[in-house]
Amino acid sequence: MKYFNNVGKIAYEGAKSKNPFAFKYYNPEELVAGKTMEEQLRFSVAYWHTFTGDGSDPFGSGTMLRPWDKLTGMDQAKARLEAAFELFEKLNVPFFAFHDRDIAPEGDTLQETNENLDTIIALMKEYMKTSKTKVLWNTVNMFSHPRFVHGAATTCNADVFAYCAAQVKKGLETGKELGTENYVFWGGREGYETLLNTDLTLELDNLARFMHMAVDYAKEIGYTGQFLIEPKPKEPTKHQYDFDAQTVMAFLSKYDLKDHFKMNIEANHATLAAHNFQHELRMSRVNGVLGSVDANQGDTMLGWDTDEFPTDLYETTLAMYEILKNGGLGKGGLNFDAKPRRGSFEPEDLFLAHIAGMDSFAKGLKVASKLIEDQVFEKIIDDRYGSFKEGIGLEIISGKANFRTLEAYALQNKPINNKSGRQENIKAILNQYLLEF
Ligand code: XUL
Ligand code: CO
Repeated sequence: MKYFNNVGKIAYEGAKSKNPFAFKYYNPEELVAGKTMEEQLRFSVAYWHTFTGDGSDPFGSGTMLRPWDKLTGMDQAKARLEAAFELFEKLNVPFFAFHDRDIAPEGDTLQETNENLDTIIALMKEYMKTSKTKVLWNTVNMFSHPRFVHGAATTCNADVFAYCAAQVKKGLETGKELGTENYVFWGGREGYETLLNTDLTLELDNLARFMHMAVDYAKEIGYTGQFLIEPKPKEPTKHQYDFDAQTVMAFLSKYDLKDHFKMNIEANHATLAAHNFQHELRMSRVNGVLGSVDANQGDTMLGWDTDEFPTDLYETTLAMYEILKNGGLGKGGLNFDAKPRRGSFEPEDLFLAHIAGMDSFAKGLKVASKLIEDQVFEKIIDDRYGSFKEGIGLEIISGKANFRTLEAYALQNKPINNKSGRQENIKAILNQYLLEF
């Protein structure tokens, strides 16, 4: 234990605690809706933001000088890994997530890069023998290096496509080696800048070819992690192909891939797509593809991915509502794809930020569970659609009605009566639950 000497093990102290290094709501063993909080929430630390992020922005260099930043190359990668397992243990998190290039640096050749990875993966396995923390998901970075300038699987350059295939092949082997629960595809530079130089059909067909190859290879090597696609509408490209959950579902259906993928829904990506977090979760849930969550929040005044730690209880409550209604996240979890602000540059801020996120979701879980127990929204919705339970409504949903019978009904049915949707009152009820539980 040498990287975070100012921080001890984070314990649950309850809502009255004034200790910043304690959980106020997250009590891992406490039972909520039939499972422990740890089982319900399945928290995960994002390696990239927590161990490789340095606070740099387009206007200035990094502000976050970490103890491991005194080192370079493989020495730095090893130190980061050691620091990671110290933080996991102190935070008592069950999972973490990483890209290949977060954990090991690129070498001069692909062979050398893979050797670097092998060294770190072997070390990671050693740490995992004595740690409770497992890998929620792994993925590969096919967006940072200049070779991906025109995209990865949707590039115009076949050599890049081949390189990406080699990289994902290695990613799946890594997943198998470490027993990762999921493998994530976030379409980094899979999108376009202008249609004037883009063969849209070829790019999408190639993306589907790539996904089929990944499915086939996972099967071939016996990798059993769940495949997830993480939608995002823009950034880094102007138009990302995996725009939102519905767009991705249409892509998967068209290319005969829908049996192999679920969604990894990220809050800030939802808002960039002009949806809200709950919309993307609901859309995935009702279509049976809610797989996992990147738990963060954006800033409604900014049009880019700010990846803030989630602290908005309204959002965490409605997210946990969808997750509980989904029967949990299965192999998925709540991965903090989030970074402390540039001004929160001390190593302790990594703990404080995670505590804030974990407590916010723990509180959301409790409120959501009570809302479901009392069937608050269910009763409202049941009543609102009551007209489809009898009479002409029942004929419509049971397939007995057609345009002729409906016209005949409409001609004699006057006047039409509507009832209020009571939005403001429903939000006030939600506020009561947030304040009371
Ligand atoms: C980028 C993003 C990624 C993915 C993993 O916006 O969310 O970090 O989660 O590649
Ligand atoms: Co993400």
